[in-house]
Order: sequence, then C-alpha cells, then structure tokens
Amino acid sequence: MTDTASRRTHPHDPLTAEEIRRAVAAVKASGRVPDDTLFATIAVDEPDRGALAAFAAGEALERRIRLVVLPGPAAAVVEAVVRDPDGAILEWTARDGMRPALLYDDAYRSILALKADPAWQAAMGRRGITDYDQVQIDPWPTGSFGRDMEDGRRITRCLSYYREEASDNGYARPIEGVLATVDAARGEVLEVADFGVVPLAMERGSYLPEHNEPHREDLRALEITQPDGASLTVDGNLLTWQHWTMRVAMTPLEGLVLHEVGWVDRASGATRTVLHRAAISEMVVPYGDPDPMHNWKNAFDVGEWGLGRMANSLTLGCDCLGEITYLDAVFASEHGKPYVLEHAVCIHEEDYGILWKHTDMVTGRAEVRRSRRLVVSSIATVGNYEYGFFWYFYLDGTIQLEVKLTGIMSTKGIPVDGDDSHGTVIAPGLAAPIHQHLFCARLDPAVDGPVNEVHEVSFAGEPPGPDNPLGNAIERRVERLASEAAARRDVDAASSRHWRLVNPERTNGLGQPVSYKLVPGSTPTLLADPGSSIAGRAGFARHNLWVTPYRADERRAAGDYPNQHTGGAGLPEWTAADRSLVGTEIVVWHTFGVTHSPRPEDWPVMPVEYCGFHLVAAGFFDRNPTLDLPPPDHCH
Ligand SMILES: [Cu+2]
Repeated sequence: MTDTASRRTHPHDPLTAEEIRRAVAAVKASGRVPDDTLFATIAVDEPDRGALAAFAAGEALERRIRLVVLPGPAAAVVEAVVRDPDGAILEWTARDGMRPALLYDDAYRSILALKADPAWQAAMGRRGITDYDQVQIDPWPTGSFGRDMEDGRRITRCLSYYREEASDNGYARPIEGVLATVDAARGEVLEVADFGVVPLAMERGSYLPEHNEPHREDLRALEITQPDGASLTVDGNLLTWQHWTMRVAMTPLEGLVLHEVGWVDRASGATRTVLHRAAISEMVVPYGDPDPMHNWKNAFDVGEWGLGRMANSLTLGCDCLGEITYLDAVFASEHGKPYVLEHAVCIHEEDYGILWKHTDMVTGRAEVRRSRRLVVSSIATVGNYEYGFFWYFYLDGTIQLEVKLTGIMSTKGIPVDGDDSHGTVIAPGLAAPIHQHLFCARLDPAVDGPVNEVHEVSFAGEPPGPDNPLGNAIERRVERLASEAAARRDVDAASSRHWRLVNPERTNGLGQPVSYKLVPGSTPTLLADPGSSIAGRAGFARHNLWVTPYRADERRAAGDYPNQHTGGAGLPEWTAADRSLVGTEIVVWHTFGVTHSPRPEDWPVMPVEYCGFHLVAAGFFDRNPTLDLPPPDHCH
C-alpha cells in the first residue's frame, strides 16, 4: 500500500505517509498538546455505511484521519479527527481514565527503569544473576485488579527471563518469582514482588537450526509454480479473483481488515455484496494458573497490543510460497512519523484438493473439478506468540477465516522434579500454564444488500407418531434472533447449531431468502469465574455469538480501551439495551478459539494450531455455482 495521495480514488484507500504528516502537523499546530506529545494510533477515520452509500451514488467524501493522542503520562487520551488535506480539526474528545495499547516508549521505559532499580537488582542477586544484559524483561499490560497503584497511571507488569547468550530462547529460563510493577509512562518502579527463588531451568530450549543438528536430508524439492502468473489482480488495495472482489486494509489494532467483500455475477456484471467489513475486533489470552506470579496474566492482543502494529514483514519462500502479491502498510510511529511496513499482507492462490467429483456408475464417466482458494493473510508477533490470520475465498462462494497459532508458550519455572497442577511440564524445571486464546471476529454482513437478520438453525430428532412411524424424522428448527439479548448464543455441537445471515428482502430462484451460514469451528468460551476481573473485561468471550444493530462506532468487542479497563465495556454494555435486530443493518460477532492445554510437543516452539470459522453460501445461489469450471486438462 504505497503512497496513493496523488491517485486516491476510494474511501478505503490506505493511509499515506503524507496524510500522516499533515494530520500530525495539524494536531501539533492546534496548540492543544505539548510538542512532545505521543500518538497511540493514527488511522483512516472510516466512513460509515451511509457515507459509503452516498459515495457510491456519486457524492464527494471527505478524507478524515483519526488520531489517538496522549497529552501526558496520566491515564488519559484524546481522540482527534482531522480533515485531510486542509487539517481542520473536526473532533477533539478527551477520554479521561483510558489507556491505549501498550506503547513501545512505555515498554522501553519500563525495562530501563527496572534494570536500574535496587529492589529488582537485589531479587536478581538472590538468584546469582549480576549481569543485567543477560536478562530479558517482558512488560505486559497489567490488567485491572483494584490496586491503588493502578489508578490514573499507565502500568506495566514485568516478567524477567534469563539469556545466557543473546540468541537464547528466554522463555526456556523464566526468572521465576520476580514480578515487578512499573509506572511505564513515568518510568517509576512501583513494586518488586519476590515470591521465592526457583532454580533456573537447565535446558536452553533452542529452536535455532544450528542447535538442532543433524537436519533431515530426505526432503526433496517441492516447488509451486504458476507459469502464467496468478489468476488474481490487485489495483491499489482492490483485489479481484474469480468472482470475488474486496478491498484489503491494515489498521494498527485490528490488523487485516476486509472491506466490501462481494461476488460478481458474471451474467449481469453486478456485484452481490456479502460482507461490508470483516476483522478481528478483539482477542484475549487468559491464563488459568492461580499462582500469584501468573494469575493476573490476560493479554488483549488487539486492544492492548495491536495486530497491525505487531504485524510481520513477510518473506517470499518462507512465510508465503509460490506466486505472491504483497501489500505494504503505512503506519505511524508513536512520535507521529510515518513508516512503511513492507510485505504486510500476502495474497496468493492455492490448490485445495478436489472441489467435487462423481463417477457415473452406468457409463463409468468420471467428472472432477479441482478446488482452489484465494489467500489473504498477515502474521503478528505479540511477545512470545505468533498469530497468523488467513482469510480464504473459495470458488463455490465459501469464505473461511483460519487463525494459525504458533510461537512460544508463556512459561513458568518449577522445581526440577516438580509437577504443575494448572499446567503441563514441558521440560525439566519448566511448565506452561493452561490458557485460552479467544478471538472475536466482527462481521458486518451485507448479504445481497444492507438489511440482514440472523436465524439460528438446529436439528432434533422427532418423536415417533402417525407421521413418523419409524422414528427417523429429523426436524430443522429455525429461529430468528430478534433482539440483542436473544442473540447471545453458544454453540451446541450435538444439534449442529449454526447461524444463517439472511437477507429477508431478497429471494433466490427457488423463492428462498438468500443467506450465508456461519459455521463454527473450535469454540470454547471463557472459563474464568463470572465474578473475576477478566470475565468483566472480556465479556465478549462469554458467548460464541452476539448480534448488534449496526453502529459505526461499535467496533471493538471489549471497547476501545481495554488496557487496564475495569470491565463491562463493548458487547455487554451495548447489548444491555436489548435493541431490535429486525429490519435493520446488523453486525455479527463470533467468538472462537482454543483452550490450550500445553503439550511437550509445543516446546520449544509450537507447531501451528488452527481455529476459525466458515461462511458458506446457503441459498445465496440457486445451484452449485461451480458447474462452469472447465475440467482439468491433464487428468491421467
Ligand atoms: Cu496457547
């Protein structure tokens, strides 16, 4: 996504370096903030559905930039909206008591303050550690536990790890027992707790190739070639492939965002919309160990870290194989300087086995078609973990989000012959606590038009009777979720419960309302006690499904500022009004994820674990939409 200022044509065009410079200059020139003010995030202020519809109808649209500004070291942010290019400040809203995602500046300040702190140094000394260059410090957002020191401050809690050499895997040797709390904005150590010395684990836990020889020598070359190039086109951030069209963007917090996902009907040339917008709105990683060293650990990797801010620059041949198209992303540093994250988004197509097949038993003639999919992906590194977000688009209208979880587990030092009641021993003297990864996708559906509703579908056996003498009948139960309270739902695998996104105003050729169905995959919900701090802060994770009427400013499932938030924000707060979901534009929120019971095989680096969901056309078409695929020309 290179600088498109000179050729900007669409409201979803990515932010440019020039736009960032102009918006920052406008805020600084306003005289309302000090010169050294920090910027937590700078992003396009996305137009809402109404403004986009007006734009589509030919109306001009203002370009607006939204900045989250930090006027000082206290818990307070200012939301500013600046018009581009003239720099007019359209909004200026102080949000006292709120904290942005953890700032790099705050993280560095925490580390420097801690390494200079006598109490922390004494705790290291009790463990025989005197060279502080051998200590890796991980600052974490601290959560919210009603401690006085949390009030009004931007706080980090810091974990320490030992690296004998710089290239060591720090998580192999947690410096157990030492937990420091730092006023990160002011660089003041508030507390160093020492819960007792546990000897360092002995093994280095290296996953580096030079420490894991000999290597396998029997893997032969596997090359993916498309001699005619990939069958996709990218124009700016407009991506088209087969019938699919969409705009691809990156935001600092949500990371990958898809806009205006539609299916082009080739007969009419018209685009049938499916999703107005789709993104991961929030995710949380609550840890299930009651040990005071670990019981506060809950990472909101969107609102406390930022999947865009933490996104990787992807590498051809490693992250992505084959004929790849990349998009860059332009972000702003905390000091308001633009920078380009090259290769932030990987776009390619993959063979995906067979799409359909049938052999006619009478004639013996076999017909088979290959499936392939368009892949739009990005990967974020959040501390010890990696998350890959892979959107797949298939030839038959299916959309899939697959999250790939990898990286290194958060670890805990234990006595060398010890066990761990709330985790798994993964190496001598080392355990990994049980934890969850709970993602909340925000899907802004527009199935064949803006007004959609959600129908819950489930199945039940019917009791025997005159109409069901053999007792084999299966009833399909369909219930329209008419209000927010009724739409807080959980999966039920035994009844194959799923949810249809229905356009009640459009029918297919069979007279059925057009719809897509949301098919859940791995769907745990939050296991922490309902009265716990984390249950209040991650209310979204207590249900698999939420539906709300569309509001442009209801974007993030745990609210805009989960860092140190006391709880209740986002979906629980909005849906308390129990608004109607009938005859209106809606937003669907789907919580899914993994309850991670660590395995020894997840150490020292975790083979990818997958989770996600599918959106499958269900009456969107009149028949299999892939009959026009040509047969493969090289079946043997
Ligand atoms: Cu995990």
